[in-house]
Amino acid sequence: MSESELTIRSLTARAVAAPLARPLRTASGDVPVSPLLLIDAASEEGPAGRAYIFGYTTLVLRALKAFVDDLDEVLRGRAACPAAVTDDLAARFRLMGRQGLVGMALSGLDMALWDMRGRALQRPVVELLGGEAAPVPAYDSYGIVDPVADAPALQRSVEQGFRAIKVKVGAADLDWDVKNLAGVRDVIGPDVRLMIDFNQSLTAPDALRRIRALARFDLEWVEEPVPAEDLAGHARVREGSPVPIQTGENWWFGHDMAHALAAGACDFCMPDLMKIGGVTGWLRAMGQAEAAAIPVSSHLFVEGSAHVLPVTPLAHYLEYLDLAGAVLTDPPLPADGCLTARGPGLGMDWNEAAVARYLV
Ligand code: SMN
Ligand code: MG
Repeated sequence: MSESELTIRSLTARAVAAPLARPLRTASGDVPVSPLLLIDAASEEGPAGRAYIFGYTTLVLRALKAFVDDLDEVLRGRAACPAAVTDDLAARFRLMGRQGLVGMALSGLDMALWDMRGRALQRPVVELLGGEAAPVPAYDSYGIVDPVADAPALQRSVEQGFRAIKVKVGAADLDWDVKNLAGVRDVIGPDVRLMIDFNQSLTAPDALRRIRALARFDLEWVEEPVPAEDLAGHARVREGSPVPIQTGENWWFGHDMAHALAAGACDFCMPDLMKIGGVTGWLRAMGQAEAAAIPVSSHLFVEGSAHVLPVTPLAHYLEYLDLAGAVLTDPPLPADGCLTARGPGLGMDWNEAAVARYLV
C-alpha cells in the first residue's frame, strides 16, 4: 500500500476523562484527570490513523468534539496528506486564527494522519521522518510534590533509571519552595538532574528573587516563571537568572516560537505537539531551534514525542508524563530513563473497554 493513495473517509472523535497515575497540582491550577479527545481517521483504502488531544479541563471536551465532528464533513474525500491538510486548514481558519481549540484540533488531526501513513506502510512514524526508533532520554514529570508523602514515588523514579526529575513549585511563598526543594533533593540525591516549573505564576522580579534562592539546589532549568505570552518578562528573568530558562509548551505554531526566540525568551525550548501543529508543525518549527542553537525538549504527548525527538537537532529531554496510558492497550513505558518510539504509525491502540469506561 502506498501511503500517498490514502483518502480520508471519516473522522470520529470521542471524549474521555482518563485517570492520571499522579493527579497534577500546579501553581496555576490542578489537573485531577486527563481530559482527552480521541481522534480516529478512517481511510477509503483501509488503514486508519489515531491520535489524541489533551484538553487540560473537561470543560472544553464537548466543544472540541463538536469541532472535530464538523471537520469530518470538510475533510471527507480529501487526500490524507498531513502537510497539505495542515496548509489547507490554515488557510480556511486564517480569519479565525489557529490558537486555542482550533489549533489543538488541527494538530491532533495532523498526528492522526501521520499515524495513518505509518500504519499504511507498517512502519513507525520516526522512520517516515528519516530517523530511527532510538531511546530518548526522559525526565519523570511530577506536579507539586510532598517530599515526605511522595518520597516512595520519587525514589521509584530514580530506581527505574530516570536521571532527571521535574517538580512544580510557586504555589506558595519562597520559604515553602526552599523547604520543598530541599526535601526533594534529599530524596533523589545530588546526581539526578532537577527541573522546576512555576507554570506562569510569578512576576519577573519575584521570579528572579526565587530563582536566586533556589539555584543552590543545582537546577537543570526553570520553566515558565512568568505568563507564557510575556516574552519580555521571560527575557528579563533569563538575563538575571543563574539557571537556564525553559519555555515553549504554550507556543501556537511556528510564529509564536519565532517571536519567543527573537525576544530572547529562553535558553531551552519545549514545544507541545498539540500546540505547535502536530508532527508537521514540529518538523517545520525545529529549524528555528537549530538556527538559534536552542536545545529542544517535548511537552506531554509521550508517544508522539518519542517519534519526533530522534529527528530533532539538539534534542534535549522527553517529558515523561503519561496522559493516555489508561486508555491505551500497551502504553510505552520508560526503560533506563529513556523512551523509545514504537510503531506502526505512532504506536497507539485504544483499549476499547477502558475508553467505554471513561467516556464523557
Ligand atoms: C503541565 C501543566 C498542566 C498539565 C500538564 C503539564 C506542565 C508541564 O506545564 O510542563 O508538564
Ligand atoms: Mg510546564
